[in-house]
Amino acid sequence: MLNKNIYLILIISCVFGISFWIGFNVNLLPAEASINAPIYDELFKILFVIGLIIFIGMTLAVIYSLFKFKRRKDEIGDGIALEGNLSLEIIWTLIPSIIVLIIGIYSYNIYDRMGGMKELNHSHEMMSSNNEKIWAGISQSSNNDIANNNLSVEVSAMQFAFLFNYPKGEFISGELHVPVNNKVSMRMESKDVIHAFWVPEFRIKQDIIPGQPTILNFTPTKIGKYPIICAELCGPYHGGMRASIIVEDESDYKDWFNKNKKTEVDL
Ligand SMILES: [Cu+2]
Repeated sequence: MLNKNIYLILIISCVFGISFWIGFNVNLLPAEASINAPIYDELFKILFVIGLIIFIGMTLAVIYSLFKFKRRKDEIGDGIALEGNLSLEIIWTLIPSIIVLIIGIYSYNIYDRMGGMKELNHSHEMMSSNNEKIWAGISQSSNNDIANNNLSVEVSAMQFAFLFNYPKGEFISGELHVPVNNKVSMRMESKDVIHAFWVPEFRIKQDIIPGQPTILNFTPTKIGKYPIICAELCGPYHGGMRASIIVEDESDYKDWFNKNKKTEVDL
């Protein structure tokens, strides 16, 4: 009996060990290119580990049961009739409840750290319009955060394209250019149906709703070109509704901005 328990503890430890190792060493996600990405990935890794523990544990239990409880040669009758097992039922209700509760609280914490729980601020120069109702996305800025040097972009989504208006330069671009390590504030509006702005490398996604502007802020941390994907089924060519975000260093961004701007303004 003692031996059996030791084996069981050993196997459970192995399952946990393997799951944690895979969860923290096998990366299934794209590059981390914004300050939100590492925070989001923390949660993903924990969920991945929990999933692996259940998957590996169940697979082992099924394989073990196949051999241990298979029909013996001389067995012809039915199995023993089992009816109810209170302690088992308590355990398999309690453990998942605790796991779900922990995931819920942890998710809330992650969303809060990404800025999702901050109060919506209406006094932003770009986002202030008297009776307009605006919904905030994640990383909602406070008043102080949105200084004048903050990069503001107005995003228009329509079937089936994104357009990026740079109010300070008075031009519209089909590509979103942003300087690395700078906070970008976007005010997003849809011309027709619901779209969604999604950059997998930034781990951000925000709906764009007709008649209901949404705000999304992010800080890119890695130079490169990343896809912007519409993540809301918005019509027959939804799958082709893509754009690019180009994260470049400050001077490259300024060159690009100055090449495109219509009016003489200082950055
Ligand atoms: Cu769309």
